[in-house]
Amino acid sequence: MWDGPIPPAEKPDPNNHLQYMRLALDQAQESPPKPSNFRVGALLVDADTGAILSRGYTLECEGNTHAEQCCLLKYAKEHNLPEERVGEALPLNTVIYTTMEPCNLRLSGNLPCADRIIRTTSLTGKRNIKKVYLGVKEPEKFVGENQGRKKLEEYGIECIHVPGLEERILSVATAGHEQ
Ligand code: HJL
Ligand code: ZN
Repeated sequence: MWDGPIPPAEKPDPNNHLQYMRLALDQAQESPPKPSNFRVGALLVDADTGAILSRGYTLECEGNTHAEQCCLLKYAKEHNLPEERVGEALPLNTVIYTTMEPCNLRLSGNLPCADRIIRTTSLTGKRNIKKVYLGVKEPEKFVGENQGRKKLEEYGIECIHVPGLEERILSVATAGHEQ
């Protein structure tokens, strides 16, 4: 029987971006396959402490909801705020991990995630969503070339590609699509 010291639980390390992207991918795998969108997973993280503030995946929340949207909605709900005011409760150095670049256009006509992220951080004037880490660009399947990254960067939110999981992310994202 092993009677040595108990190994320490994996500590959150705000610089280990691949570790967070793996956790976002775990979220994506919870999403129900559907031919009309991608299965995406996302996290909100306090970049100062490494604490995970919220997790979300496509179609997790009621209605036709995206992963990033669910993260914001769930954190807002925990703090008794409507989604658009979630910035009031977020730490000053919040970052988002998402397996796929935030959307800038939705076939359903719902508010795209890039706009939700900008709204979140602009309404308080604190600009507390500092960075978006993304696993892959959005494939050109539903809306042509996605301009989400461009829009966020024009607003001053840095977008950083975390390499290493692209193949897995895309296979999870497109499960349920016609071949
Ligand atoms: C991201 C998601 C998700 C997408 N992208 N970043 N997170 N589902 O959770 C982008 C894709 C849209 C389609 C269909 N997917 O989802 O472009 O029905 O899913 O509004 O444009 O639009 P709706
Ligand atoms: Zn979206």
